[in-house]
Amino acid sequence: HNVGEAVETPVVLNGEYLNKAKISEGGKKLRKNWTSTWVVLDTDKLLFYKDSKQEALTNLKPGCSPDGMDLCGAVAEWTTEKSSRKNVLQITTSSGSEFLLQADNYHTISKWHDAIKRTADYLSKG
Ligand code: I3P
Repeated sequence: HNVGEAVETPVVLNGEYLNKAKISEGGKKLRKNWTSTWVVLDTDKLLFYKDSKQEALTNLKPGCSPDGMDLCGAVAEWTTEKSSRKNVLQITTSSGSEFLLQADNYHTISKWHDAIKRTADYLSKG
């Protein structure tokens, strides 16, 4: 792509179903429970919904904020150690919570990996 453009600007990704498991919170290990989740990448955070309908309903209700994670200070990296599944992306938040995102289709999860990494790097920079 064009190197003249601000290549590090965050990209937004529309909702897609990914498998998600939260494996620790505030440094404390949790029991792994994979669930299919409708994931949306906003400019500065990752949002989690049950499905696309829930996304639409949440956006209609004032004062109703979706479940999600702030990507400022977060680290996103591939892991082969935290799961027996293939294509597993680990996201560690600044507060020490760890999430795994996975899809059987490499192209799909790779797109999320690149975009999440780009946003986290952009937000964490200076
Ligand atoms: C877990 C379940 C998960 C598995 C996890 C198991 O067992 O089988 O699918 O993670 O492995 O502990 P349970 O349902 O009894 O909680 P993966 O699918 O990601 O391998 P783990 O303990 O090695 O994380």
